[in-house]
Amino acid sequence: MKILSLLAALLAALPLQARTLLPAPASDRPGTRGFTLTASTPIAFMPGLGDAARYLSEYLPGLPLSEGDVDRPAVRLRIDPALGAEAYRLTVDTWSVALEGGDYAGVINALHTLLELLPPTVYARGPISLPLTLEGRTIEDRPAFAYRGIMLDVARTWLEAPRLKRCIDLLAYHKINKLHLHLCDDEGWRIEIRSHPELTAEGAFRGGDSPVRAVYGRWNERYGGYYTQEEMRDIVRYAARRGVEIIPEIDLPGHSRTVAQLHPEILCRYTAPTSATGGYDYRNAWCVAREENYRLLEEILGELCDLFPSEHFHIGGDEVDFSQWQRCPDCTALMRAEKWSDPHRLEDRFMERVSQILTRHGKQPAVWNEAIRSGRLPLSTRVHGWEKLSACLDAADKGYRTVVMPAEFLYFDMRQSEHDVGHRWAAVFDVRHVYAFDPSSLFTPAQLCHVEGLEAAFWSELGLAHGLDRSDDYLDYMLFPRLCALAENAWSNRPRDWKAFRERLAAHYERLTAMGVRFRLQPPAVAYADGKLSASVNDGSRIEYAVDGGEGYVPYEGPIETRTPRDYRFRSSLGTGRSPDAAVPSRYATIRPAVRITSSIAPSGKFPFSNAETYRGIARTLRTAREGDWIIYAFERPIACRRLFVTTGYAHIAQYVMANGRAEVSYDGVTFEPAGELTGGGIVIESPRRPVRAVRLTATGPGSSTPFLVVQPPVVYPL
Ligand code: TNX
Repeated sequence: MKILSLLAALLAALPLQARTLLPAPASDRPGTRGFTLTASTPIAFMPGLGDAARYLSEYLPGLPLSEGDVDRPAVRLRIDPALGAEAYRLTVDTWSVALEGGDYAGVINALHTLLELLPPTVYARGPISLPLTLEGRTIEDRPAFAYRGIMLDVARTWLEAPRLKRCIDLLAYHKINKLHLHLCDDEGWRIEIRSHPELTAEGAFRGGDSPVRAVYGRWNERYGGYYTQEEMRDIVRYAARRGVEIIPEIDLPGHSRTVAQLHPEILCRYTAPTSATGGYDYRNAWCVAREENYRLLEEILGELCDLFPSEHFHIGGDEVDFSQWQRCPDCTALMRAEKWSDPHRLEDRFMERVSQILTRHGKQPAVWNEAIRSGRLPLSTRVHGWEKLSACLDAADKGYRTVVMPAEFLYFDMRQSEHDVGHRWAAVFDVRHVYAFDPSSLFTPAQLCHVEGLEAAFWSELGLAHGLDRSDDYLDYMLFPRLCALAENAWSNRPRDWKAFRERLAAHYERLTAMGVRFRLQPPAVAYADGKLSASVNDGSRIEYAVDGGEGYVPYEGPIETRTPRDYRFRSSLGTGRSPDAAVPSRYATIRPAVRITSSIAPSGKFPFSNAETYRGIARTLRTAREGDWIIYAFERPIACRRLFVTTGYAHIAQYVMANGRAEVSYDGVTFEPAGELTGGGIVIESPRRPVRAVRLTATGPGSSTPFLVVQPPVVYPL
């Protein structure tokens, strides 16, 4: 007890920054005297640490660099192999700020801890005011997991090189050491291949006249971009200097529609029936039996193996539609010859062949968890378990080196609350849920031996809808602060203590602000009682509110007296962070008035319009829209409402939509008046001036180059 209270007293004596290190260090002991950093303090570095020293001086501009030791107080960078991989000791006393790492990465980890001990403005890379005294202390620290990663999908929405570098900075600050780059998918190819310039000349762009179909937004406009090899070499070096390894992914054999549109010969040899799909060909997997495919892959992967120094190369393996192989004369012949009955054996064969290519280039393959279903790939294969926690447990049980990234905890493309943007198929979760994810309690010790670490994923098919091609707002909002919890779990992996973590996080917001990160805050809690509406937060953020759909937010100064049914929305902000809107629950309530849906396009048999009419699910048409096609939602009785949302496509994802169209509203069920253009396949009609009888959507151009339309039930918000 005595020791505990002594510890608490010591901890309280530490300056604020020290108590807010994130991720938390393994040990942090106060020393006696501190170090005064002045404009002439040298940064003395041992041979091999020049890059680290120059990197540090980006944050401490003007301090003289000196190779070798100096005989006066200095910031000292040194490698001490006894510390071990990535581990470090950071000592502050009167003589030194000593950054000692077990290796280069260890020194970089120490350096990122040092940045946290400096005023937060250091992250803005502005001048910092010197002299400055750092408290005496010794931090000894090492990572719980060797693999601490983020996967970025630059295929669906591309991030140009400077923006990727900004991401690398943010990962490095949080001691995240792996950046898994998803470089191609059905909707784009993002890396130059010199022997196959068509892959980027055509494959890096979609929409407009590109052979690559526009699936997610921007149907008429050409959209895209790619990294040249020179740019990528520079990005790889940039990341390496910051202790971040880039692991490339070429997603095979499925998710390959982009290559297939440029090289249809890679597909299985049969004529796909496209009459029922509006001309759309579902095939997107490489044929396993076609020998030339492996030559093409050798050309592509060979160049990339040279480009990326990582020992690992991710070759995909997720979501392969085996029905293509089962209809292919060559694949079925191969199955017969090998006496296979399970088509998964074809995926095994394909992955083995690609692994051989990698081995010849000195690389180890990494795959998505589906690829090891039969467990035939060698145990040296690294497996990224994504589908569910059970997929991660399965990979570890089979003895694979496992990167744990279950979608229900670590897919940061999932929305953070029901009233936020993002997918919801795996789960709806915020930072607290990520922080609670504790592999030590979910894996047995035997399984844990096979866990290399944790990775979060940011898939970007929703990106265009949220302006990701133009700004980092959506990326920041989805990643932060969830990424902080991932960093904490992967580096520190201490027994979870949400309250303590939340406090450190609140302090960390100041750093995120200096970094310019537009992070997400928890929305205010809103309550209505005794005619008073009140809102509260617990993170020190400022609350503001807007009334009746207006965009003008005003500061909230205390409970609002209101007895009239007005629509109040609250949100909070702190530094560069902001919360989503919050309101009393009635704001989100919807009603389900009787409705009839008809269309100029026939409904699908499996997903009839009655699914949407009963509000039980989605309906589908048999083909996509052509100019002039229409859908009418006719209500049985006129519906008085505050807002009406009518949309095609899946909720929050611009797919299977009436890509070009306009909406009209009818108050008498006979005459229609214009209500606006569709955006993302739908329209929100705010405050209709009279009870609504019907809404009509009319296509003004082609559909979204997906084979059918999804028809959603109308969403009606009562007055
Ligand atoms: C599943 S994760 C996918 C991605 C999507 C993601 C959306 C994985 C290996 N495949 O293609 O972008 O879900 O959450």
